[in-house]
Amino acid sequence: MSTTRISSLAVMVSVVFALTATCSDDGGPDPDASLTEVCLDGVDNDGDGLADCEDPDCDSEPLCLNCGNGVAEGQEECDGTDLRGITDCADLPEGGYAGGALRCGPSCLYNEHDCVPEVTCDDITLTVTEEPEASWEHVAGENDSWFSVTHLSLDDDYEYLMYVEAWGHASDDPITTGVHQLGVGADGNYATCVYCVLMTRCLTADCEDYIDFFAISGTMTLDTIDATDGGSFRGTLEDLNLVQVEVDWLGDFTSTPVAGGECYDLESPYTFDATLTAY
Ligand SMILES: [Ca+2]
Ligand SMILES: [Ca+2]
Ligand SMILES: [Ca+2]
Repeated sequence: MSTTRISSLAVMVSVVFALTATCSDDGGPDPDASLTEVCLDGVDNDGDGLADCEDPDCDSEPLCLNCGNGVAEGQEECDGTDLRGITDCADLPEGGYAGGALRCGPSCLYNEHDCVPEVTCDDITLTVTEEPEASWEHVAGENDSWFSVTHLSLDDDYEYLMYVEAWGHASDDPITTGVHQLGVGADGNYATCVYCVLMTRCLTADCEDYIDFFAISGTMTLDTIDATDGGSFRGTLEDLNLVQVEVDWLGDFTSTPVAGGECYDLESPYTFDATLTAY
């Protein structure tokens, strides 16, 4: 009786030993028998060092049949370095990413870990509550003119203020009527822009604390530029994307986008028709 028991125990011990030895043969981590590999989640769930289609546990998963041969085919989004021609997350058909490097996961599905999400901006509508102030200046001798429409209150509380500005040189680089693409070239920074749109959001009632926004895309269409005292400065702003910036107000007026800052989309076109006052 006792001999039988001892024999059974010895067999069990040897079986367990054999199992342990087998699982350690590849030198990889020992799997936890209580865990099961989930085949399409990009994770090594059972701890054997093999994730998804790399793990023999997933051999019966249809998506794994040809996964690992380096050729994206069938239902596979990718396979190894074959990303079906898409290397930039911004080019993914479902959208939602501004950029970042696309990779292939162990189940031949795209790994979007390094993708940079597109920033979604709050929509804002210009509701102007008073006539805009506008000013114009011609600096004698320097042939330098600027036109500025300021203090367009966007709400009753004066929380938002809009500044539409055009800077130019009267002689060799005049400000012109027509459609001007904002945020491109010199217009990409407040320090150098000819056609510029700035917005300020006041954080306190007296606007001593505020944050600035700069239009990095959209258009300013100028219809009339009558550079005289009492003349008209008229135009339309469309499709503006305004991003939060730090402006070097005490230096060279460089505008630097704030990482993770706020942003706004101007929802509907806004036409301004301001009477110029010589500054
Ligand atoms: Ca898995
Ligand atoms: Ca595994
Ligand atoms: Ca394949």
